[in-house]
Amino acid sequence: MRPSDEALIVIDVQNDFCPGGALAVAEGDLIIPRINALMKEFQTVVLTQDWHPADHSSFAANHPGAQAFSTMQMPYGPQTLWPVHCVQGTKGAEFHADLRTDPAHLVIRKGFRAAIDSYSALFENDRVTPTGLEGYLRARGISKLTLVGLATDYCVAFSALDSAKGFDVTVLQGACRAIDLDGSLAAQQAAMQAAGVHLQD
Ligand code: VGL
Ligand code: ZN
Repeated sequence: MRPSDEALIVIDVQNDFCPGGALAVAEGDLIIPRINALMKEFQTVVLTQDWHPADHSSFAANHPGAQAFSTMQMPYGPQTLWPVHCVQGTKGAEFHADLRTDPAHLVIRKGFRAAIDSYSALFENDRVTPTGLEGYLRARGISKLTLVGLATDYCVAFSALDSAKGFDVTVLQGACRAIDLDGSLAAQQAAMQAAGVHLQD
């Protein structure tokens, strides 16, 4: 068992990010058995859930003429436009049926405000609006995080980069899969390394 100052953070293992989903990440479902096994090692397990309203501003369909996977300037900075995914209350937003959810102590939803996306589990995409997860972890005396889930180069990387400012962070890349848009995986791996995130298999 890991010591009580460690937490496992499982990012967005939801149907829409798995094969057959609206924003499917290749092999997204293959990581689930390892994540289920990892949960047994940690005294604190947190799941994140991408949880968008249908009118979310990150959906290309909500910007007439805009293409999915293009970039749009938002008041808080550049934002990739995505296919409609993880809409609140839909099957696509549910956790994958094989993911064990009973061991989770906290499920934190993010991206539920139409005007702003939230890749990171700690801050929305303006990088200043907190989700509250940092306070939860601090209040429980947690200082070391292990991150797994989907997608390596978006929600996992943003979560790792934010949390590396105040936590000791390890990303288990073998328990993650990437979207890899225009070299985003290599770019985010470099950014995580520069931020002091431990990248392990
Ligand atoms: C994610 C794109 C849009 C992720 C979420 O979980 O990595 N990526 N929403
Ligand atoms: Zn999303």
